[in-house]
Amino acid sequence: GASATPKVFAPKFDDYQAVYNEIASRLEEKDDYDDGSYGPVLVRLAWHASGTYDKETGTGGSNGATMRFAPESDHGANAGLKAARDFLEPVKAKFPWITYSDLWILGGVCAIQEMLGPQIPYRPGRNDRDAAACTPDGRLPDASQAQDHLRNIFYRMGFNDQEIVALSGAHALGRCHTDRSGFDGPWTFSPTVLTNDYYKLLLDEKWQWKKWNGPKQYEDKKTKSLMMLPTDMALIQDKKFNQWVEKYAADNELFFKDFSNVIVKLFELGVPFAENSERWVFKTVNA
Ligand code: DDH
Repeated sequence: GASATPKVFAPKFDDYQAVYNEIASRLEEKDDYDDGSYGPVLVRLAWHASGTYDKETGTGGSNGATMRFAPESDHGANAGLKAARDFLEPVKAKFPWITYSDLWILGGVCAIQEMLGPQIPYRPGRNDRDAAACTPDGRLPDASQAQDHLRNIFYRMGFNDQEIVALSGAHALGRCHTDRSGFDGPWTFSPTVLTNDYYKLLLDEKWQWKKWNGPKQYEDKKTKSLMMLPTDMALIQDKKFNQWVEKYAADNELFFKDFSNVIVKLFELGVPFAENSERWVFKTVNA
């Protein structure tokens, strides 16, 4: 006999905006974490989910959300990201139709926009994969190294020098934790608001090695309350990188435009989107 066509739920813009709104309201509500926001660690989760991409083999990237599983969850670079994954778990429970892979990236998009960053166009289409798709350790950058390492890591994903510098501006957000990376402190005085301050501070402050028992990092001479990683300092030590640091320090609008473009590229690496899939811009809570 003829049976009715089963109704398959095909989520649209409004459905994803509802997920966005849920993440945004949790961000507002849970303001007793770190510097007052889960925003930075959500951005870092989205970046570490994406930054495993290898353009030669097409492996890694945000399609899969394989950081749910060991061994990837235990990779040193991912220490502390359980906080971000746990933060999003009730959102997944409320909207079970969204894949973890799409949710983690939407978390990053929402966090950037709610922390007063630029609009980040988004499209869904990522599928969750199992532990067999976990990437090998060592694909994410090692903060103790310098420009050659940065180029090796980011060229592997398909980025150029300008894009490396634009992406690094994310360090305006958040902080290092001694119980995660071993490093300590924030890069800027406003770690829950996205600005071009990271570049300004790199150029304007005097940076010196911090005297302590932890891993080698820099501190600002004036207040000793800010930090830079060796990889951050490589951006002003390398002439080609430094040209872009100067441009972004001088022009927040240019930084926002380039940051948005490059983070969209990062978040979409290796994702098999449907043909003609369109990107959406979600409304911020205060819009
Ligand atoms: Fe980063 N990052 N990151 N980072 N990152 C750390 C924190 C945050 C490196 C190392 C570290 C990007 C690039 C690099 C964010 C976003 C992005 C920490 C501290 C280390 C170490 C972790 C901890 O102790 O909790 C290195 C090395 C690089 C590089 O070589 C370029 C990029 C490209 C992004 C991005 O989002 C596009 C954010 C946000 C944080 C703050 C997390 C938090 O919990 O706060």
